[in-house]
Amino acid sequence: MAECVFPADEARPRHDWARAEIAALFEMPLSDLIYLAQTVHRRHFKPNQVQLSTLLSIKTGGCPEDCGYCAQSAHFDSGVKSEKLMPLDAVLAQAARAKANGATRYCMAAAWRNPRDSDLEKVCAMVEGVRRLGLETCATLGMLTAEQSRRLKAAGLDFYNHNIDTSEEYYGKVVTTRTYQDRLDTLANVRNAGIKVCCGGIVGMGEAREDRIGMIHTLATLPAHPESVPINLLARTRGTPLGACERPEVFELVRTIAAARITMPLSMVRLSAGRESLTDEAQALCYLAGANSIFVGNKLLTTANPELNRDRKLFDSLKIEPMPVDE
Ligand code: SAM
Ligand code: DTB
Ligand code: SF4
Repeated sequence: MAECVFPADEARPRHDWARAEIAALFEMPLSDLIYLAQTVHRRHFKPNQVQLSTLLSIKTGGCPEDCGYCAQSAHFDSGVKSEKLMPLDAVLAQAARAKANGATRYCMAAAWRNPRDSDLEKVCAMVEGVRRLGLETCATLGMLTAEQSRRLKAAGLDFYNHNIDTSEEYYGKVVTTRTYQDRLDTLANVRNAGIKVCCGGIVGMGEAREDRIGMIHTLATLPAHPESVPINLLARTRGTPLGACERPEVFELVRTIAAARITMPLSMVRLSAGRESLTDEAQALCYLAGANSIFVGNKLLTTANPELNRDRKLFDSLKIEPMPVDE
């Protein structure tokens, strides 16, 4: 196993991580790993601030893709019904409520393989409206062409979420209706259009540690690191192929977060799906490992997220404060 060669005084992020270096991070004693992650985190961020985003499903269910983790795929019977794209005024009303609850970023998600141009225009109007409320905007709409990416940029979109989900080797076991390269192509289109990238993946899909290492390696060796790296713990949904996956040890989630923090020091690392199923102590370990962003609000897309009061209580106990928008 290669030794971890992370230089203690490295100020600039590296893009040349060897897979063996990332494997070495995963192998470290947990206490040493957290110490390293904290050291990196404190160099670039205020250590006790966490950024708050809110998620809205603007188009739910009936998706033609077959992502084995997802309740919204039309291929599986999860009980989630296919709905139409939400109207603009309803989206803006929800965004105003999220802002009142302390969110600074608003992420609009659609269960599409890719948006039709007519739908993209509707989403652009939502982006413009949410921006006028003073929120950062994020969208996740599936694959985008270069032209569609430029259109979203012109509408004022700040971030685009498009996850690689897992390692390239494991990807085909999770999704068959698109390839890893399709994901990377959309990420390049988004980046070239000047939109900030939100890209991460999922822990707990039956993957091996080697796949978690591979996922972090892909992210950390992109030409530019994603500005946001969501690390989701699989929200297991009955009826989906991965709905009965065994839970990995919570420490694997913590190690994945720490590896993301250390290898992508300037990125926001978001503890995304799965918080509802974590104890307060496990969440605290995730923050110690360098997670500095979460989704707030009691619903993600189709699954539950902690109630606001539970998050407020935990933040009070840990003395964590919400991050202002320009941090
Ligand atoms: N349809 C678009 C796409 O897949 O790119 C956007 C929405 S999709 C729900 C966004 C991401 O949410 C997925 O890429 C996946 O990483 C994550 N996700 C979906 N279902 C999940 C689940 N049950 N548990 C954890 N993460 C999940
Ligand atoms: C991401 O990485 N996590 C969010 C967001 N991007 C769109 C989605 C989580 C979805 C959790 C499952 C559900 O609620 O359906
Ligand atoms: Fe569709 Fe996205 Fe769910 Fe995959 S993750 S089935 S693309 S909504």
